Amino acid sequence: MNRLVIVANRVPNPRERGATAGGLAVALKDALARREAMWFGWSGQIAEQTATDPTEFKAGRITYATLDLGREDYRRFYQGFANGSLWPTLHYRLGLSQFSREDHAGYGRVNAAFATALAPLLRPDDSIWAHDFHLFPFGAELRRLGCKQRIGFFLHVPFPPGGLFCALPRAEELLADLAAYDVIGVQTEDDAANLRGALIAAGQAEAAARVHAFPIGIEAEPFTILAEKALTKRETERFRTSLVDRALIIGVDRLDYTKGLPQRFCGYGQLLARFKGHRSKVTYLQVAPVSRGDVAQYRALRRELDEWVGRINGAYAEPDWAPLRYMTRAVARPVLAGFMRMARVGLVTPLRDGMNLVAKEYIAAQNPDDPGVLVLSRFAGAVAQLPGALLVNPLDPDEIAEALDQALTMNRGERRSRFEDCAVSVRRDGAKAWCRDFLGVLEGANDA
Ligand code: GDG
Repeated sequence: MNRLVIVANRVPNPRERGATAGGLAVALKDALARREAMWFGWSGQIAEQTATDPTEFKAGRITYATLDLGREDYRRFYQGFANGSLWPTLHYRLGLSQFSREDHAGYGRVNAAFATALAPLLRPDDSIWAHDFHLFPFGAELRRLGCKQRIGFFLHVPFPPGGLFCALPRAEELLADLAAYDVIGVQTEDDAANLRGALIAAGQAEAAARVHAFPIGIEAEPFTILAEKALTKRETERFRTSLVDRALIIGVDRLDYTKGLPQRFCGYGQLLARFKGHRSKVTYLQVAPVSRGDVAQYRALRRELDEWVGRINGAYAEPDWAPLRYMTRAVARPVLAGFMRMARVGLVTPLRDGMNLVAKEYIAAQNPDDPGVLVLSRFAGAVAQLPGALLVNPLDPDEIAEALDQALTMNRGERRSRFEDCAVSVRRDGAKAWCRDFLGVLEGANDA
């Protein structure tokens, strides 16, 4: 079988397995186990200048080839154009999008540097799979260097309607660059329709025909086992004891303004204000590990959430009950799986999300005999696969409060039936299927 080359902004550290392994590494695990592979991308380290020669090392059949980013490139490419312009635009948040020509140039420069560093390492029959919004121009840069290999691209975040996307300066260039890819994957049919429309309007009708939806999933069974096993661990037991039989609501999100956390906290506050019977009978744990902490908007969000926590706990806490427990440190994956299993409600209310794997993990973690209820934003890509979830508009705190009340008072029969409606696709459409489907299209059904 030919080699698979994965290109992603962040390359996982093979020494960090399990608890801290990145989501993409987990999703690609099966594809990488079955064939010779290379991971190529940023090392996560910042140097004076962006490196030109990658550092290479092997772990089993996987070669890791990474580049350090120069300080200025990190600022322009990563913080600037990728996180400051593209991320908000792709999440429908034009008002938060900032543009500068220097950032845009840095984005192009790093994509060109990645392509220049990777090209000499490539074999003629490699399949190349580039991931996410950091790499729109990467395939075009490889083509400029004469690379003829099959190159696929997968966008993990949403793609908004063309008119919105094209408000971003230089958007047409990004669309023209995307046309260099043989397969352009997105999460949902809505994203695919938006991207096709934008490509056609930009005169890239041929590329539009290469856009397909491949909803990403998780491997449900190992996560279920992790959750079951976690219940016997000391850390989980201590947490359970601390709840004193109160119903648990759980939220797990990177601390990001797309995840709708202030609105969600407000919704929980509304639950306690309007549905008084839940006071002192429910505890909400929000795990929100800090991400992109060096970007101003993320620091502002953190301050806003600190205020919400103070407001809610200040208004409703009792000497032996804190209604909202909030932590900005990451929790180890096995422990998190156990917390999800214990939770009567999984609260997942992003304002926009490409997919949202937490929603699927929450379902996988449940005990099928006595499952909890998923309260899910109608703007998460995962909606199509989770028909048993209680859907909410994440901008309406009252709707969140009403859904929480409904979930907390739902009888076991309805909980089981809603859970089964969600579990079917979570079990069937896992990470393996996602890789197989994407690579099947990229490589032609016969080689997949
Ligand atoms: C992007 C897209 C798309 C979170 N906190 C902890 C922790 N996590 C894990 C979750 C989950 C992952 O991180 C987050 O994945 P999501 O899909 O929810 O969201 P993004 O990070 O925004 O991911 C998204 C995804 O790419 C895949 O294509 O679904 O739409 O935005 O696995 O469990 N894991 C641990 N401790 C934590 O504290 N161990």
